[in-house]
Amino acid sequence: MDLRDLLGIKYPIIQGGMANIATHKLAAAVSNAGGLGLIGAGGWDVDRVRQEIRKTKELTDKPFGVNIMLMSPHAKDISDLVIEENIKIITTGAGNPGIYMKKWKDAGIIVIPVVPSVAYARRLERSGADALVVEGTEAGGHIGEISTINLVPQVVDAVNIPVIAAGGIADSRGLDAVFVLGAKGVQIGTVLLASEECPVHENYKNKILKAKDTDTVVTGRHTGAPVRVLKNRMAREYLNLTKYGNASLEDLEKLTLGSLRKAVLDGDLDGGSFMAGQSAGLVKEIRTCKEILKDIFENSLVYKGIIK
Ligand code: TUI
Repeated sequence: MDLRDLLGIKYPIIQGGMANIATHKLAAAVSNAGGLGLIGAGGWDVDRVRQEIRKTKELTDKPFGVNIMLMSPHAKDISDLVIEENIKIITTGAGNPGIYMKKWKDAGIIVIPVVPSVAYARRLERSGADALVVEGTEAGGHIGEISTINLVPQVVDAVNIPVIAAGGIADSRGLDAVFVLGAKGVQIGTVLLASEECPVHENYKNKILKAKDTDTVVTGRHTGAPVRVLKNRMAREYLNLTKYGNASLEDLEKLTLGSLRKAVLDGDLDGGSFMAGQSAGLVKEIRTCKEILKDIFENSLVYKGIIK
């Protein structure tokens, strides 16, 4: 089935569930632009996520979803909230959603886990996933190890459900590339950070616009929670902390999510954690979500019928 029909959207483009960033404003803007907007539950508690869901319902009559970040201490409560709030589509990240799958499927929810490897993809197809977001290491935030160009076709060969590619896609060339690899849709995040409607501090947007190909770095690679961010003082300090191996995983996670808030809300260029993917180097201007989505799909060879 075409991903657009499965999700009830105009373009086969879904938004990354960026923690602290993907609020009702961004989710509604992406859904109104013809993609699938998602509220990124991140580390928020149930009340905050409920508010975001209700505000999104006021701003759009198009389909939207919720991304559940499974490392969050609130993940279990949010797994019930989405059922109560009649959410139709869920994506998950940063963990295995297996324990929630039956409950969500019984409630008729379309479940799309984000996976970083073939093994996870196989396991979650068996657990009843409707589609998968297959995220390469080029992505921003918490990442796996395999590049998009290698991971996508390996997962496409391993499963029978639609694959949505993520990591490194910011324009129509990226969409065409992953469609050739067998993907049926794309997830975008970094390019949306520089959208007019994205509620991050303007320093965050400017840092994306200024970024070159070599400006991201991965923190936490050796602690089990690798996170891709734009280079700054915070990233250097984090790398120094982990070099000597005496910081606890919990401290480091607190440091990343806490400093992500500093980047998003205060635009703290030194102390903030500016999560972004390698595609930041492709992002050159602030545009509306409508302009971004229209550009990605309507300039693609897929849309023109040259690639099926
Ligand atoms: O989840 C993401 N990207 C994220 S989550 C996030 S918030 C955060 N910040 C700091 C540390 C940790 C989280 C920022 N960006 N993308 C999807 C994704 N999922 N990437 C990798 C994974 C993943 C990782 C491990 C999926 C499953 C998994 O399984 C681990 C296990 O053993 O269950």
